[in-house]
Amino acid sequence: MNINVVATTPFSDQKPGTSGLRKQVRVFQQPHYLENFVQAVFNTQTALKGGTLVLGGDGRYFNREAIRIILRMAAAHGVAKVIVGRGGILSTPAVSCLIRRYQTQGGLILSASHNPGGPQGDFGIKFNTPNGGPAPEKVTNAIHKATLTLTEYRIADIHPVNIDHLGNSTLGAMDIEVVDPVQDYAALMQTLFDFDRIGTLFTGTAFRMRFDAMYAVTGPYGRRILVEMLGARSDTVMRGDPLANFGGQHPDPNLVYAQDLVEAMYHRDGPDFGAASDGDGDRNMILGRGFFVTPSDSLAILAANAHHVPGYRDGIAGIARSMPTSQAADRVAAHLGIECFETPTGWKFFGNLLDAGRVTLCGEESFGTGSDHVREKDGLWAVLFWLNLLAVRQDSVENIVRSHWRQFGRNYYTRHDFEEVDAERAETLMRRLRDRLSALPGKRLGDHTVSLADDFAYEDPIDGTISQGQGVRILFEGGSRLVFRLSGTGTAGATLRLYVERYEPDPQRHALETQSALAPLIAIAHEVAGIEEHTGREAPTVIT
Ligand code: VG1
Ligand code: CO
Repeated sequence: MNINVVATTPFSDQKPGTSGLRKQVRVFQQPHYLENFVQAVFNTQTALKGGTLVLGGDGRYFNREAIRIILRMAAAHGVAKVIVGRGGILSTPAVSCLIRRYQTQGGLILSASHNPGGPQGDFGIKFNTPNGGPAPEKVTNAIHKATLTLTEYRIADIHPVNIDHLGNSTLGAMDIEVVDPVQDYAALMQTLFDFDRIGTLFTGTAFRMRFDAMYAVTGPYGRRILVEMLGARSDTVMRGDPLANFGGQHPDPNLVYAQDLVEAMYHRDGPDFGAASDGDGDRNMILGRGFFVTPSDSLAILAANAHHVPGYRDGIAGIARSMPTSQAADRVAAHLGIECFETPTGWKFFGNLLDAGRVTLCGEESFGTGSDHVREKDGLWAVLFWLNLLAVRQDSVENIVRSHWRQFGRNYYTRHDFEEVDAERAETLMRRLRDRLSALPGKRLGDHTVSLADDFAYEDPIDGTISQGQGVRILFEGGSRLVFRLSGTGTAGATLRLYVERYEPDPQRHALETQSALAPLIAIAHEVAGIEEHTGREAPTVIT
């Protein structure tokens, strides 16, 4: 096998964000751009030499080209074996599952998750470590550092194999195994959930479900598991074929981008249960008939009901949530007498807690929920968890949520995104806000008194790593909160995220419309941060 050593110069912008390196497709299409980053991974992750790598993506535009390049580079680097999803397809949780199951030295996930795809859209690459989880900051920092001094990369001068057929082949001295993207993942789901009982719900009752795969990676997973294994009607999965441009839409499961699903669910004769997942299959949106479950509530409800599900029958060790996620889960943890952790945004911060057995369930307000079964958030897992609950409790989604609120109180919650604002102006907004923080405690804003205001910092309880500047939070007496941070996954300008939460213990006040229940706090947020002044925007681009 001939290996080409290609001279290259560093790119200055290959710093991974909240979840991997994410850029517009045209950035990745620059000569050497992908190759440089991959070489930096190989240079820093030395166990991959002679080891096994899992490789797959969400099927978006540039997925196949990237896989071909990475296979040739892996062969040049002396990787012993690559496990590839057929057609280059693997969801993010499926990659995590394969890394763990076959104890590989890591994996590369090709996805920009919920960002749009296609030639004008985004692409991304993410390295996952041998525990199956997204590389923690010390690893991504090392990779980034390596990208800054690269002078060459190595690539085998060889035609890669056909990845559309299952089975084993070789590329030079490297073994390639093309695997069914769904099989091992589905088998793992069977160990966690009561498939017989869920099957009876689908086949023995009038229960109907709709799952929106958003033309992204979960189509094949949804069809196999929900329809073929659990017996749901064949029209259960909508938009089930992965398309390179996701049908021209955002593969982002929320009330805005999953509009057809939402319309179906709010129809009088609509399905009983609705769900959607994102580009790479790690997010979930949960809906009942005419009812939306906020992701923060979903985490709390899964935790409170975990004992109904076989995989968690013996109880959960603890719960972790990202800082902006509502505090609903904290109340459940307190009730169960288990630990609750508050981490920075991004799944990589849950890895150590999961590995140490300190937490079983984790969640983020951004439609991410998961457990210690893998080291990524997992969209279909959350859907199956809800199905298992519905099958056991024989009640509607709405009733389950309302009874949860009656027991624990309701955390009204919303996130307002101001997308593609000028990056410098967004930085200025955050800087001014930080400058004001020390003056805020004790101050009255509207009807609320500030109890704490800071820029969130986190010390990892397992390895002591400190992460600073993780978002400005303003806490009020009584449990209400405002959080401001800039997105780390966007590729154009900056996205300001405003998170708003208010706790309401009184069941008589649990039926308010969310935006109006939070209107006074939203007004305070605009005022205190000068959102309109700095962004030029009166209203958010997306509300979730
Ligand atoms: C967003 C979400 C965050 C999530 C991340 C990756 O990050 O807010 O909670 O972990 O996306 O999700 P940011 O920095 O833009 O706020 V995914 O589904 O893109 O892997
Ligand atoms: Co995702």
